[in-house]
Amino acid sequence: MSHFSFRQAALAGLTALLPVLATAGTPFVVNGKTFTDQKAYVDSGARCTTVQPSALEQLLLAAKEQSFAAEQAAKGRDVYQTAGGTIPVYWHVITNTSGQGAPTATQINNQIAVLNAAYASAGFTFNLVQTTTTANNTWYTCTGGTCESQMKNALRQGGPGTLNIYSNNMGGGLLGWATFPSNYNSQPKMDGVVVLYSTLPGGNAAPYNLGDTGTHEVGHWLGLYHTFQGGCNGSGDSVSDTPAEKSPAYGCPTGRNSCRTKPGNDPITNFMDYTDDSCMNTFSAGQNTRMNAQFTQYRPTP
Ligand SMILES: [Ca+2]
Ligand SMILES: [Ca+2]
Ligand SMILES: [Zn+2]
Repeated sequence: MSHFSFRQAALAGLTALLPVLATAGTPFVVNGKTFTDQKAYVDSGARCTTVQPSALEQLLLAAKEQSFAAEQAAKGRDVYQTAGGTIPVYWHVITNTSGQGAPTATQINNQIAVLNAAYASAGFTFNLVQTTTTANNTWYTCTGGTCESQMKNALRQGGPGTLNIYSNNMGGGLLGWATFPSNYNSQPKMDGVVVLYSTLPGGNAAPYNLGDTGTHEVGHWLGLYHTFQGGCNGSGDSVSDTPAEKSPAYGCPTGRNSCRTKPGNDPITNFMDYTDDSCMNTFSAGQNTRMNAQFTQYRPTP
């Protein structure tokens, strides 16, 4: 390489870095809580507080999934084919006792439309059956724990294949959390998705206000892990066609490649990463297959 092309390459590298440098150190505010910058926010874990399995738990779950698939195959059934179908949705609006925190009916319908667009390729359709509204100051700011058990025990509807979504004003800059299909059997009442109400389309949680917090959390509810699960090593997110990713991406980076020795750039447009709503727009074919297998195994009835 000549000195000239080296300088060009160095300049190109610097140019690629500039947007990152521009946002580094810029205070980042989510739902009234201020973080040093967007990276600090994403690193704090507030973006999604879904409890992820340990590497060992993930291995044990994978073994159970493989044996279920083998049992089904022996019966002439393929769990990896599209189960799809219509998922009934119960939406539980949680407001404070002054009535604050209620999304409009249009926002809820638009959120369901965002889900239907995102999950069309996986074969799932979401049908809003009922919206309830509950005023409870404790549940309104609930971030998990006793208030979560109380709220879900009081409100949850349906069986394993019924999606319960709770919207509230969880604090701490949290956007949402969900339970996995494999959690249903031991804790059926806890099953569901909780989202910050201002993440719904038209809410004020920019850059997370196009409804993709809902998309992301429903992805967990259908059995998907984060694209950065397990980092660069091992089975990662248990999906072979999502490139390995060392750590969550944020904003909407160009050409991010955090696992240099693994093929492909990071899947920053994937709904299961941590990028901005305007940046994430896809599930992979492998994720669609995994969701259907998980649904067949753990959520066979509504
Ligand atoms: Ca992967
Ligand atoms: Ca790579
Ligand atoms: Zn998540």
